[in-house]
Amino acid sequence: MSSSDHHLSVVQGSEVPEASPFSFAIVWSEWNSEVTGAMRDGAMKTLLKYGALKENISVKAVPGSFELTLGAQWMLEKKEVDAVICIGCVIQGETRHFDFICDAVAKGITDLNIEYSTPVIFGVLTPNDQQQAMDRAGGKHGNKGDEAAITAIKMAALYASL
Ligand code: DLZ
Repeated sequence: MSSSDHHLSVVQGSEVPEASPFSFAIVWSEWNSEVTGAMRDGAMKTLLKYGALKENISVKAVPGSFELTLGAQWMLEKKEVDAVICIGCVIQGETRHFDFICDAVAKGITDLNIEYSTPVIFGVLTPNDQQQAMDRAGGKHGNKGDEAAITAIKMAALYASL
């Protein structure tokens, strides 16, 4: 398999722990919702597939990827969650907006992981164009929402095992 076809949802499915003991939050950005909605649905389906209970999954929308950090922080403050999955898509444009948003959300999510000692998963696509985004939201490169959910389960289980 070429590295461009290599995605977690295919290669690591057999090693995913049982998700039923854990609570999750999904925070998704409505910007480019054709892509992010598919990723959100993929994440939800994957959590349920590995045994998470529907009542233990909170799903909230934020307007854009820039708002993912604060949305995730509010989830950590107001809900008892073992992991938060952040989902967004920032398409490379002709302006520097792309860099500002990507830098801010990557730094914001990294900081939340450390500050709250809870996994906050970076499910943010940064494609060059819409086609690349669609390819990774249920298209030929799988669904990065599935992969974010698998990462969330693995991190929650890792912490519980310590
Ligand atoms: C403004 C903006 C732009 C230009 N592009 C994107 C994008 O590609 N993906 C995304 O998730 N959000 C984008 N936004 C919106 C910002 O994330 C944010 O919602 C606004 O700047 C308001 O804070």
